[in-house]
Amino acid sequence: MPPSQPGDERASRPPLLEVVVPARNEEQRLPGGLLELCAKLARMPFPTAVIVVDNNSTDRTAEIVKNWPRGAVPIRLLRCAIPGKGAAVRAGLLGTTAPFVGFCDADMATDLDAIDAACGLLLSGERVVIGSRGHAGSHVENRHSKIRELGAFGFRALAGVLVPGVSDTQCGFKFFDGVLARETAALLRTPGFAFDVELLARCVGRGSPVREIAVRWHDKPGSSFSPARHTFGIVLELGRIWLRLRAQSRTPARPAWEPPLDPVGYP
Ligand SMILES: Nc1nc2c(ncn2[C@@H]2O[C@H](COP(=O)(O)OP(=O)(O)OP(=O)(O)O)[C@@H](O)[C@H]2O)c(=O)[nH]1
Ligand SMILES: [Mg+2]
Repeated sequence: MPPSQPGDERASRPPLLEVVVPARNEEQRLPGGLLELCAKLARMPFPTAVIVVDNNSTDRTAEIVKNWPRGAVPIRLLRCAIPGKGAAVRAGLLGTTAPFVGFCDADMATDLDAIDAACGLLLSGERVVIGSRGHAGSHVENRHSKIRELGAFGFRALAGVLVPGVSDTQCGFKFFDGVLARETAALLRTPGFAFDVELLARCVGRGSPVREIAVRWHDKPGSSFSPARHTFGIVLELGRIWLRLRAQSRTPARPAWEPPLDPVGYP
């Protein structure tokens, strides 16, 4: 039997916090991102774990996760057959079991020190805590183009109709009460980048307001988001979210169980 490793005892305990990282073709950014995330989570005063959700990456993304050395923070790989960040985060959240869960991007553009604030708020009873680049206390280092800035402005205006009062629905740093996240993820239908809006709107609809917190956010090179390729799809997704939520709000009874969007993932 191999000698037990440092962190084995902690890693064998059920996690109190699980963090989902959607990743597609992230062989460049994922190793650094996971190192940072695991270092941060290992310093938390309770057991934690990571779930990386891959969508048919054609590079070494899955291999990197599979070969990740054992440590204080276990990392699990899930595969999601449906492409898109939304589908991947949904699969990851549905794969969690912890009382507190969250997700962040492979590039770790949001400084992970915000996890302390997020967990503190969750422990004090908040159920949805999200990083917000619109928070007065946030420090944002942005290298986005003028076109992207314009698109983001338009997106915020449309998203504001669906989740009034939330200044930044798109920061890739969101933490939840685990039960709420799993129940809400089961209802999610948006596979692409606009999924955050549906996720937050559904949380609010279930009586859980969104608490925005200040973050330090540094744009990282290597983004897969392209305004030219993704803008049309995102606007379409927002329209579909609006229609879906409106249809549901007109249904008098509690919404019936909706079938899963896709096979959640396979090991
Ligand atoms: N599994 C999976 N992950 C995805 C997919 N699309 C994006 N992601 C992940 O979503 C996260 C955020 O993607 P980015 O490419 O950084 O895009 P962004 O953060 O929305 O945009 P930027 O602000 O330009 O970085 C990263 O971890 C990506 O790997 C996808 O289709 N499948
Ligand atoms: Mg990014």
